[in-house]
Amino acid sequence: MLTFYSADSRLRQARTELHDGTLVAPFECPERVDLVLKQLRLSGLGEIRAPSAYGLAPVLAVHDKDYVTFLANCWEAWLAAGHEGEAIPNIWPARRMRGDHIPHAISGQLGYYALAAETSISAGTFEAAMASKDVALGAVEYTLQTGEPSFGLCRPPGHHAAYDQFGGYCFFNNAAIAAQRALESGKRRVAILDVDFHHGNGTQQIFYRRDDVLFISLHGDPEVTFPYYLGYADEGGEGKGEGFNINYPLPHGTSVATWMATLEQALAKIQAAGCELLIVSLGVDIFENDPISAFTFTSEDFTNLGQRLAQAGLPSVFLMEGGYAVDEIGVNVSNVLHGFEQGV
Ligand code: OKS
Ligand code: ZN
Repeated sequence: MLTFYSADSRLRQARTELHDGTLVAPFECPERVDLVLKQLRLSGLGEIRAPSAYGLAPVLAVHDKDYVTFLANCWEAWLAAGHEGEAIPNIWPARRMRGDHIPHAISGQLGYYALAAETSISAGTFEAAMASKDVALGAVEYTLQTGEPSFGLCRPPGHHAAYDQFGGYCFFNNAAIAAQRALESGKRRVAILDVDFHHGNGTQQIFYRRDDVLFISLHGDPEVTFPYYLGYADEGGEGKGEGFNINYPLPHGTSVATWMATLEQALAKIQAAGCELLIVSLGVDIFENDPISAFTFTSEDFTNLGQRLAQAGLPSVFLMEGGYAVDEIGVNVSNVLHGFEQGV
């Protein structure tokens, strides 16, 4: 399988994450991609290719222009304001405040464009986010042209990024950008299957009123985990999007057997909807030893997941989302992709 990867993903070098009341070294660290790459090479998955630069047009097809400008300028504005440390939001347009007002000061803008406070912005964040969406676009272009599967080793991840909000380590919604590109190239309906431990609130939001992208997510129950305010089972889409958003919130500790049985339901929906391309938001934070998640996949279970996804018989693009057990992240990703190749 062909992998797309950009060395510019390393340009995101955030030092701080607000985690359980403490500023810690970010879980979403550059070593994650280094270790995945290493294992893909070791296991002989196939060629690793750098993507072209696709510019901002495909980003603006799913994100707000002012949001993109904010991201591009945030770090410089933070420095210009004389702040120390990294750009972290700490005030929001909360209920009963002016929800539609964008203040002049960068500290106010941060809250307007953020959906959470764990994700800091610093030098290179925007450049890495650009590289990450190029990786996704390179992968989807390749699969559109050849019908062959591909893996986009995106970093930073994307599925929490909404139309005009960053958070949960995400800035541009790589899967949404890739899906939109596939539609523009002529696919009539695309499935995004999000297997990351966390609900893909951004992807859901972007396509919530549309029937050309079927979004299906299996994830930890938002009653008890991030992102808390979206990802419930009763969120089924709106308007012509009704029926094209499907959430499977699952309890902490859910067995792999239950998870895989739920995947069967998801795949049946994808078949029934006549989707012409499958984009997998591949978070391997469903791993039993993930430090911030609570599902129970073993490394071997990831092989079975890949095999089962291959049986869907669709042109498939895998895009990296979460996964923070760095010692095992390479094997877990590699197992999904090799499993897919075995399962075809
Ligand atoms: C902060 C918890 C933040 C969780 C962010 C989720 C990142 C992720 N202590 N999304 O898929 O993996
Ligand atoms: Zn996750």
